[in-house]
Amino acid sequence: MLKIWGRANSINVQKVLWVSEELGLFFERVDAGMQFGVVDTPEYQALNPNALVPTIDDHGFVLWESNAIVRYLAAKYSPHDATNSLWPEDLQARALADRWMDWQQMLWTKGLRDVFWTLVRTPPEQRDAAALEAARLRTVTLLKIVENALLGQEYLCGDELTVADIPFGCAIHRWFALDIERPALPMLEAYYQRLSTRPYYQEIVLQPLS
Ligand SMILES: N[C@@H](CCC(=O)N[C@@H](CS)C(=O)NCC(=O)O)C(=O)O
Repeated sequence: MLKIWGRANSINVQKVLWVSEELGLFFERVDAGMQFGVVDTPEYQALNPNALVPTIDDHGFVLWESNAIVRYLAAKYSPHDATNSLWPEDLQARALADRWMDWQQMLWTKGLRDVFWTLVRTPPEQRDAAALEAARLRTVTLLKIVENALLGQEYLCGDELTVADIPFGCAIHRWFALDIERPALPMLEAYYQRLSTRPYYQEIVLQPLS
């Protein structure tokens, strides 16, 4: 059976849990990271030398890096027929999905992480207001790109959920749940509402921030 290590409030773990549910996989999740420890043990570090979550073991195949895991699971377990939207079979369609996943990891995550850590995990007296505002503005600038991309389509790569939406979908919940000023971005808001109607998104991602 697929085994997934990682605490359920980690955004990177949520990506793996959500895609696994969308793919209909049976899995066992082991709490790890932060208050659960585990990542400090030699046994865990033999699997993931970064001492971070998530890590998976899929019938003996061990993998870390959340976006790589999402790609691997979708490539392996999507039905590869017309019922599959998660893993585009067309090379160019898949490249576009890949692009959004890399964009999420390389560009979008940084600003969001700074805002999240400041407001959720840093005591008020230790917060850097100027850095917080700079990070918030960075998120807004990048989200205007998404707002444009969503014009006339329901998800990042068209009208169906693909792997592109998994990392960004996990992240956008945080942005909407944070106590920050947000400009009107109607396409993005509709996208978030659309994701919020999906049962596995509700179950795994739509959690109070902690
Ligand atoms: N690039 C890695 C980042 C992994 C990462 O930073 N994980 C965080 C949780 S989101 C972590 O393990 N933090 C330490 C901990 O939870 O103990 C990935 O996407 O998997």
